[in-house]
Amino acid sequence: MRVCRFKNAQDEVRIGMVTDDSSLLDLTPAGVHHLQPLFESDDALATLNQIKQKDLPRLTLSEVRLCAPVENQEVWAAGVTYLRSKTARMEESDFSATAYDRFYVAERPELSFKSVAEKVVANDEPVGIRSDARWSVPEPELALVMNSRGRIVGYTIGNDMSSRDIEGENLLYLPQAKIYRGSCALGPWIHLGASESEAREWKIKLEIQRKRESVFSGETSVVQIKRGFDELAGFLFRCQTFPHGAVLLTGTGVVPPDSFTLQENDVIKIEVSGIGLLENPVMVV
Ligand code: DO4
Ligand code: MG
Repeated sequence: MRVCRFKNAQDEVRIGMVTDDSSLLDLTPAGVHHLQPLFESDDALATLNQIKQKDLPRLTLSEVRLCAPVENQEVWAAGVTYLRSKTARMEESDFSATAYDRFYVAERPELSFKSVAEKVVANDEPVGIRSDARWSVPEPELALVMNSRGRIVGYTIGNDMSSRDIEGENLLYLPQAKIYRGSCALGPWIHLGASESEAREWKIKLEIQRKRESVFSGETSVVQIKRGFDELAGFLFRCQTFPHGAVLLTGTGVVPPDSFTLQENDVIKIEVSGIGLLENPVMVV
């Protein structure tokens, strides 16, 4: 079951149920105005299955604009959860290599703040590369959607845009390397109802196009994530509250070669097999 936020022709934000590759049902006449109450209920899937029997307006995806699938949730990001991420970061920085090595094996994962909901970039909107960075990359990641009790209710696709030269210079520059305008994209929608074992079978593919030509493509599998989803969610909610729930990016396992940096007008395509495709053009910020 896939739910989304979208803007209709009148520019009103609505909640939709994506029923196939080309259309959605507008859930507003059934009284669904926000995602969060669905996530808080224990039977969201049953509720949605009942609702979809009603006579609801059907819209094509081409006539709506998808919004980022977050309302008030903070977005956080786990790091160094794939071996590929650990080795890439150890190579990028002598200064921080030991820290990355330790994160990977430590009991406590690396979790850091990524974005407030209102700054999250939706599908088709531009993500940013910093004008003061020389080496910018996308990070294609599975994102866990959690309710206020820390229960994982769904999954979406995340792009944890990063400036590798800035993070490589000094670990204390990580917030600047990873939190800036257009640095977090989520979408296109939220997949509800998959178990962790189902999600671990999904593939994550990244393709970067420049002038319509593919300039990088790579792939990993969710099963490569070293830590359990409940382990990551448990640490995030430890000694912390998220009254509106939270979204947690689970780390990247696809890293373009060190010679590669993003350029303005590149197009980033991230596909997660169980969810769909998140696509964003690139702009300099
Ligand atoms: O420690 C740096 C961040 C790592 C990260 O974002 C990732 O592994 O995805
Ligand atoms: Mg990341």
